[in-house]
Order: sequence, then structure tokens, then C-alpha cells
Amino acid sequence: MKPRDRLRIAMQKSGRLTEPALELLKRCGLTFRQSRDKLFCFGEGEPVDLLLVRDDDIPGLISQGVCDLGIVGRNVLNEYRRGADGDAPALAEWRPLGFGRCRLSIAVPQDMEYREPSDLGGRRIATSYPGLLSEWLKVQDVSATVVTLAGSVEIAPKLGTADAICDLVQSGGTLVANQLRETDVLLQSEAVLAGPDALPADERGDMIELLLKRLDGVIQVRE
Ligand code: PRT
Ligand code: ZN
Repeated sequence: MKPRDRLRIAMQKSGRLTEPALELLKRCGLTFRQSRDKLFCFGEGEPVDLLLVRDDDIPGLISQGVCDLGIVGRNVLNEYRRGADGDAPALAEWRPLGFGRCRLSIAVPQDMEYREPSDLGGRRIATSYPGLLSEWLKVQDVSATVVTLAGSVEIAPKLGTADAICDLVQSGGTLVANQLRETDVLLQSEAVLAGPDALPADERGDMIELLLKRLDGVIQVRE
């Protein structure tokens, strides 16, 4: 494959991370002309383009070399890393970006007796993060059934399809609305700049270094 001479960054097309990610890139001096189908945004000043996709697709696109970098939640990046087959190129978290903060937590029905992780033994736990949950259960030495759901995880206990959940929490409002209580935090998450383990050995590597420098400047000013 001919190396691309423009940098390509994958980011969420429409969701919580879209606006703050665009704002951050703008502060780094990058501006984009949005194409009509809104999948691809052409960089105006610099040779940096955007690919607008579902957040779940971002790690795979970097791993396949379709994109050089991605802006994605640590939760999505780490779940992908857990599930990626050994032959896939390793991905790294290059920078935490300070927005999209949330945590991946265990929550149980408010009336369930719960003191410690071993109380989950033999129970069913619903989640969209089976890799991260399985890893945590292993570390805790707890044997439980992981029920993988694509969405609406918080209603699983009420529906009787699970005894507890492992889901993203921000304000905690969703848990309260579903009579659940947070018990353990598995991961503190925020949006991160993700990329391959090593910089590409061509011009794109230099462009990434330049972008990282600008990013560090912007993040420092904001802190
Ligand atoms: O379409 P696409 O697949 O791209 O979007 P998506 O629906 O998968 O993602 P989106 O936009 O909901 O979230 C993108 C990223 O934002 C996540 O991967 C997280 O890294 C981050 N983020 C930050 C959150 C939240 N906060 C958050 N609160 N993602 C989801 N939530 C949900 C959570 O799943 C739960 O349903 O909000 C609810 C909890 O919020 P509280 O405030 O009630 O606790
Ligand atoms: Zn998603």
C-alpha cells in the first residue's frame, strides 16, 4: 500500500465526544471542510483529514492502518485492546484529553446485599464491556456469568436478564433512576488520543510529533 502523505484522524461522527474533539483540534490550529456525506472532512490548512465514524470502530481503523490516530474513550480503547487478537498491531494511548470523563463501574439493585466483589460469585452481570469486566472478575478471583448487551444495560436487572451491571457512569443519575447503586469502579475514563504503538517512520511520524506538541500546548493552557 502506498503510504499516505496526509494524516488521517478518526473521531466520533455524532455523540458526546464530537463537539469537544472538534473544538480541541481547532485549538491546535486545524480546520476542516466538511464533505457532504460527512464521513470525511478535508483539512484546509494542514495535511490532516478527519474520518467521522462510530466510536466503537475507531480502534480497529487505527489497527488496520486506515487512520493514523483516533480520538476515543479510554473505555472503548481498552476494551478493544482486551479483545484484539495477538496479531493485530498494538495500540497505545498517546495523550489523555481531559473531556468525556466517566467511569466504568459495577452497580447492583439497591435492595441487593453487597459488601465486596465476592458477593457477585455465581451471578449474571450485564455489560457492553465483556473484556474489561472479565479481566476485573479474574483479578478479583470471582466466577460470574458475563451477559454481553449492546445497549440499555441499566434495565437488565429489572428485566430479570441479569443480577448486576457493569456500565459507564457519569453523574450517577441513570443508576438512581433504575434503582441501582454503584459499588466498584473498574476504570476511570476520558477521551484519549489513540495511535499505533510506534510512530510511522515516514512524514506522517513528523506530522504526529508536531500535532502532539501543539496538543500539549493547548492542554497545558487549559489546565
Ligand atoms: O454512535 P456511537 O457508537 O459513536 O456512540 P455511543 O452511543 O456508543 O457513544 P456516546 O456518544 O454515548 O459516548 C461516547 C463516549 O463518551 C463513551 O465511550 C465514553 O467514553 C464517554 N462518556 C462520558 C459516556 C458518558 N460520559 C456517559 N454518561 N458515555 C456514555 N454515558 C452513558 C452511560 O452509558 C449511561 O447510560 O450515560 C449514562 C450514564 O450517565 P449518568 O450521568 O446518568 O451517570
Ligand atoms: Zn459506540
